[in-house]
Amino acid sequence: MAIKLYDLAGENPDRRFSPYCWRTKMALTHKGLEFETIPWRFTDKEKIAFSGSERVPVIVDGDQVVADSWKIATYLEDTYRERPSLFGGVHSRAAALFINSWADTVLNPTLARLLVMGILEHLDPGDRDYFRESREKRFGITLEEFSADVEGNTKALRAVLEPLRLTLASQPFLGGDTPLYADYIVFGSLQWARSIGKTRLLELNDPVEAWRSRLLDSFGGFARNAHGYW
Ligand SMILES: N[C@@H](CCC(=O)N[C@@H](CS)C(=O)NCC(=O)O)C(=O)O
Repeated sequence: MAIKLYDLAGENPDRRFSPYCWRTKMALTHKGLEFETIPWRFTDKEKIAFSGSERVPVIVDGDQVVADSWKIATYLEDTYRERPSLFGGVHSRAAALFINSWADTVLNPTLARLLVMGILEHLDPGDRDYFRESREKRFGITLEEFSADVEGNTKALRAVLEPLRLTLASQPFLGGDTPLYADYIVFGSLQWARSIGKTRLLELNDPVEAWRSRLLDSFGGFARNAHGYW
């Protein structure tokens, strides 16, 4: 039976923009597991209440329910051991947790400033007030103030990506010759940007852009075929 994934969607149910759900979709695809996605909106809390989480991704795999993208990745790795590894071993799994924490605490907050207005624009109308109120409470300023300095925020993003850029100068993927979950963590953030942001955030000659393009094309263009702008 196919694994079910609750996946954040916009007004257009095909616009899937959660960076964390993208990590999970890439992980499921890497493992070659059959899955179906259920479009979920921020205010659909009761639909995932059974999981004990108020956030997506949530997966249902038979009688197993797992919430949180990192927990899902480790669950898939430990449950489907005979399938292609997401981490390539226990030591690289331990190091991937650092990348997960970096993406959550440095990369995503930097991107959020560039993306909040695009998110608002693409949200289901029923989610818009919730999104504005919850985020303005979290940031302590209006969304317009939070996102005002587009030039500065774009520069900050490119600077934050420098460790990735340096790494990709000597290897095609964070996983080495082939992509691993570490790649999907960071790629998920760029899928967030691609799915709701009309502005290209990376220069075409940036090695990060070349890496992103390789991942967009991976698995028969799975990610490139998703709704997005660039
Ligand atoms: N640490 C969690 C974060 C998940 C998360 O923040 N998901 C967002 C969507 S991108 C969400 O469901 N937010 C619900 C809300 O803000 O009410 C993970 O890695 O899965």
